[in-house]
Amino acid sequence: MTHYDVIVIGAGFGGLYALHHFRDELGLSVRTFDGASGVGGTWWYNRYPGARVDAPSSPFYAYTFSQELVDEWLWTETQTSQASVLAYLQHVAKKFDLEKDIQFDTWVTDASYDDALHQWIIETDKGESASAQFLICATGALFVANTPDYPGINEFAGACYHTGRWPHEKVAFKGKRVGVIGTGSSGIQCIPEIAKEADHVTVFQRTPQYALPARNRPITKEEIGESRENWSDLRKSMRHRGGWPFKTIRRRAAEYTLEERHAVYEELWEQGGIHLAINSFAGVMAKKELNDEVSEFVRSKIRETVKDPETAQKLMPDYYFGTKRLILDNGYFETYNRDNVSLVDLREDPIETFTSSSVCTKSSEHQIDMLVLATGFDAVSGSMLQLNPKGRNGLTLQEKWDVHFDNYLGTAISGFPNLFMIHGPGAPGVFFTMPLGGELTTAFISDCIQHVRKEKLGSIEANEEAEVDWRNEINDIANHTLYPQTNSWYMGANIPGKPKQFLGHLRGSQYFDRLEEVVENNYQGFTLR
Ligand code: N01
Repeated sequence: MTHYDVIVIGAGFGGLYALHHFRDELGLSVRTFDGASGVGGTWWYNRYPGARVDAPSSPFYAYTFSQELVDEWLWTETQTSQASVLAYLQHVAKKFDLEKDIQFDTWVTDASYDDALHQWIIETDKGESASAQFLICATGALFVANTPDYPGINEFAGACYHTGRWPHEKVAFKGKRVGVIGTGSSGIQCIPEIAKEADHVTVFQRTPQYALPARNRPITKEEIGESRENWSDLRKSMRHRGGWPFKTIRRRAAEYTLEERHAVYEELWEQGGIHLAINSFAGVMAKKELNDEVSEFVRSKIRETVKDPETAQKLMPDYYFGTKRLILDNGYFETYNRDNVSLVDLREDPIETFTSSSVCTKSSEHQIDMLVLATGFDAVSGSMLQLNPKGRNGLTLQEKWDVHFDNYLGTAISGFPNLFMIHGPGAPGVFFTMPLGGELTTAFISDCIQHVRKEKLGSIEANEEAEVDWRNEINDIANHTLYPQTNSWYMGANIPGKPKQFLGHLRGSQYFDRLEEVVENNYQGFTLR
């Protein structure tokens, strides 16, 4: 059995940086395992038509640590496509010679902690074992596909694809009647693209969504030049402004008349992206009345766009604006003006069963040749529970996380010494720019590892009390907002039976301050052995 200093699971944004940092900057021996056949993680799997970063992206949805990398990579659009992000990650892997230490097409089937040796031992589906003092789980916040278990769904005989497991070959929609279940980011991104080609698209919608215009456009040479020149300052701004370098405008709603507020909404709508959410008025995500006003504004835009009033009515979101992941769309609502697109509201006409060639709802039978499941993921905790590591005394993570996804700082788990998660439950994850979030989390893990090695210790482990305080802290932050009032994947509410718990830290910059404080305070909340 080969022994390494560090084993990393996952070769997406988080795992690739971890490999580079621990190997090239700390000089440790590192082995990375990934079940895919290449680098990319999320961007390897989510290849559905229209897949793009669902946040203001270029050039900031990228690694920040290397000026050289910033200077040599040319982003072409403001909202980066999946193919561009994947090409970028392939470039990074080549530039830093990462692939030689990654074992692809290999699933880690078991990870167990040996308390006496202070080591993790992993086994793979290739029948190999390896050990390491530290185990880094970069297993992906949106990895485990959620597949609905409607009665009879397996009877459907046509092709069926989940957006999060899209095939590498081009899927041809021409001449096909396509059914799409799900209208989250993935559904809203792929529906307009499929509709351009297919004979007919039937969208099966459970919850209507708020989506804001992405206003994707080519990125200019001047914008790229400016960002390269000021990269070091931009990087600092990103760290201190919630992941993005932009200064948010915090207007006070009470100082504006209703008419003036509407003018602000209009202006931000025209700007597109998430401006309406972050730059309108302070408290949009916490004050019901203000949120209602913005919600109604977006509904009015949907009404203006969708010509058929009955379809428009079905598309009206009725939860608090922004409390499910905000979606950036490229012509989603306009798609319903096409003759080849129809919408089924599952709340009034639920799916009852499937036949080999149709979806049967309560009132009708919808003939389809192909089914697209844009039904999301068992988010944040799902990939860790699938790995199900065994900690001290054989405690499994599934046992530990039966009721709460308890951990400390979104990265360490009591009972699981020397194991660290990147983007675990309670970390900022999607509420921060994920590539930078991964870098900053790795910096914290790096401090922990260096401390253990310098002091010739065996292990570092989160304390149970620290975990309980941490859970309360995450909940307190979330409870000051409207997020917990909506059934979303942020709350674990999209997976039947999943414990309800807010899964992210809403104040990313404060979170990373906190990680630094924990190090300064001699690893407060951890036990060192
Ligand atoms: O998944 P989702 P997603 N019957 O969970 C519906 C990120 N992302 O893949 O809302 C019928 O958001 C479900 O309905 P409801 C991004 O963070 C990133 O779209 O639960 N419908 C919903 O409409 C995003 O938030 C990018 O009532 C069912 C949809 O399926 C996250 O990934 C691009 C159902 C699922 O929406 C997940 O997005 C895309 C059922 N049984 C996504 N089960 C990039 O930046 C679920 N639904 C790359």
